[in-house]
Amino acid sequence: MNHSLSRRDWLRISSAAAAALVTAHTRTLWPQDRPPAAAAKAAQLLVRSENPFNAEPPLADLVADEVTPTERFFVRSHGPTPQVDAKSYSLTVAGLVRKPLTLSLDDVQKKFAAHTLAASLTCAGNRRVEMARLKPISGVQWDAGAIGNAAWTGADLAEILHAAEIEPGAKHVWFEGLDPIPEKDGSEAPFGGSIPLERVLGAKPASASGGKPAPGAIVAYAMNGAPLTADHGYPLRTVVPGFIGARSVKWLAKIVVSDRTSPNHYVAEAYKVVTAGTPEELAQTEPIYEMPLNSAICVPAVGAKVGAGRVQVAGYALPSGSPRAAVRRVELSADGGRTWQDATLRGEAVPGCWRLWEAEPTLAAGKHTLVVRATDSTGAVQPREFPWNLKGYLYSAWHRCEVEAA
Ligand SMILES: Nc1nc2c(c(=O)[nH]1)N[C@H]1C(S)=C(S)[C@@H](COP(=O)(O)O)O[C@H]1N2
Ligand SMILES: [Mo]
Repeated sequence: MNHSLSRRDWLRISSAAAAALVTAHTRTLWPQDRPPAAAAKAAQLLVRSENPFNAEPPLADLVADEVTPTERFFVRSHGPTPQVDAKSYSLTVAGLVRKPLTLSLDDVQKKFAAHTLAASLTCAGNRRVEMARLKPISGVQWDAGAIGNAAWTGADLAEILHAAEIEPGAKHVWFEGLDPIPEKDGSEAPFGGSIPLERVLGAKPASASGGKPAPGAIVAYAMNGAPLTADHGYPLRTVVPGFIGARSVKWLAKIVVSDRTSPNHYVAEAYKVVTAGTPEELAQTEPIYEMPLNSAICVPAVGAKVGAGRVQVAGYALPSGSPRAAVRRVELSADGGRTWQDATLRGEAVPGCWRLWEAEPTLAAGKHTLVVRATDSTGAVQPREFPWNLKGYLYSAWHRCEVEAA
């Protein structure tokens, strides 16, 4: 951080002016005018909805690489994709801070140290299609591919907040995007997130092999070594390792430090584990932050016919979002969960990051149910079952895959 920055450098604008900027300098992109790069990406993904654009990779492709290529990284957007003009773009930092900031993309890249961290991003609705078998759930019918693992480069959010000088009483950090999401009443509102300040300032996920603690959250401008694509939040997004994807806000335009959680719909109402969804139940339920321990079988596909004998099985496991949790063990059963064998783990045990795994059970001719379960370094074991909830969030029961060997 360059501390010689003078006050004059930080242009202050009101939120009304910021709203005007949004309108003047972004153009929303609907599927019919997707640029070639986005169209190429769509070609590699299973498109769950065109408008807004929601897509996930076929599961076999997903586990082909430990670092998910950007073209194969799922996209989850609630509204149209804004095309942001980086020249006129700015990020404001306001709320419980002594020095509100207005930062250009260049400021974020040059005035703060660059951190590159590996982090998996997982949609809270990942595996919803399985939970929906318990009882139907509306929303994007995600298979187990609403997850990806990328190298993200950006500024430590803690450094940005320190530059703004956090005031006493601050407890939460709100994020607001530039995407105008149509509301039921015909108006538009941006997507928003909120995370506890504690996650930004303290309890940082360190790599399991020791070394320097990683930031708890970054304001990222690059994904896998290239500027963010429009689908993934260009020019800036937050990345909060271990938290549900919804807290990693794309097209980030505003950060607000507060004594409470954000009133944005996606914090106050959506992204809560509820069963009835009454206003009372929603008011009493905390927003979801951390992902639970999870794993999935990606190869073979559910229902596949395989050759009898040794069968190649592969998938991923995700540690819980607790700052020190990393994947320690993955077990595979070829008999519906009666007996288990250890899978071979690839890569390192890193908090906030998935681990790919492989196993080679021997299958006699006939039908078999493959089942996977993971254990993380906190000792937590993935549960056999996971209860249904209204929005279909956090499904993390043992993943089952019926196959037929011949
Ligand atoms: N501004 C904005 N940020 C957003 C969203 C959105 O719709 N608008 N979707 C969120 C959700 S629910 C997820 S899972 C992740 C998905 O990130 P990706 O599209 O880069 O994979 O972005 C999050 N950030
Ligand atoms: Mo999500």
